[in-house]
Amino acid sequence: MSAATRFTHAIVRAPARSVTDGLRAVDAGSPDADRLAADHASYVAALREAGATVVVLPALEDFPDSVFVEDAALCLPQGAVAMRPGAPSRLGEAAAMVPTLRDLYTRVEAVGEGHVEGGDILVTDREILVGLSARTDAAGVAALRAIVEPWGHSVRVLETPPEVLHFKTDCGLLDGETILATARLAATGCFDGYRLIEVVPGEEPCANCVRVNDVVLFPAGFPRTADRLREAGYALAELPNAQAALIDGGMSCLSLRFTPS
Ligand code: CIR
Repeated sequence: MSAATRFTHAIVRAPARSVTDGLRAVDAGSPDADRLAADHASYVAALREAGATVVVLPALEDFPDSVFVEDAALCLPQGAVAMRPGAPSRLGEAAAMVPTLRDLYTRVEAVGEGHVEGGDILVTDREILVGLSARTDAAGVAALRAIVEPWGHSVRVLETPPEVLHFKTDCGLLDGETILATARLAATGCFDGYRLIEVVPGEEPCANCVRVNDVVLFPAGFPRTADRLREAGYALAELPNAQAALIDGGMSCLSLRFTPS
């Protein structure tokens, strides 16, 4: 199995009650905190079912979006990197993650300038793709590159389409060489050389899925793309995500997946 989809551990953070104040591009109503907590419990159960030991961190009421731990750090086999979120209300989430990273890794670094959010980073078996976005800038990517290239990773910088929050809002890794992506992201050519499966038009929010060992964690409610993936041989765990989706959160955002070295 691909190293980029094989994990022994995951970190999640319990959703805060303040998640109702989470950032969103379009206001279609606030999530219901109780229902989001129930969805989160299903997600954690699915991670465990997939074989991960899950570290569940306590809620941080001062950070409404802190349930989306993926944006606060990047976990690689060689070490962990605290991000520098571009959303001002989320900057403190990275510092809050550092003690946990230090418990789990001997090598912990931090992006010290510019901005990078983990949602803009897709790690494949051959490279680290980073999408520039409203949250991730060139200075942040340069700082990230200076940390991870000495660890043996190559970094490729891409443009996230302007209307898309994070690079991974529109894609997810299905195995080391295969990517699920929306047509609008695939059309940029950024996945040339990879095997590509396109999201069925009209089901764009399901692009953000995440492969964990033998299963793809996939948002419920996108049956045509789900069928397409099953026909391609992938096993799916379909999970409720309607509450997190109200504040632009998806499957990958809710965890950091890793295998400690
Ligand atoms: C935000 O706007 O930052 C959150 N409401 C959603 C973050 C989603 N994270 C991700 O895609 N990695």
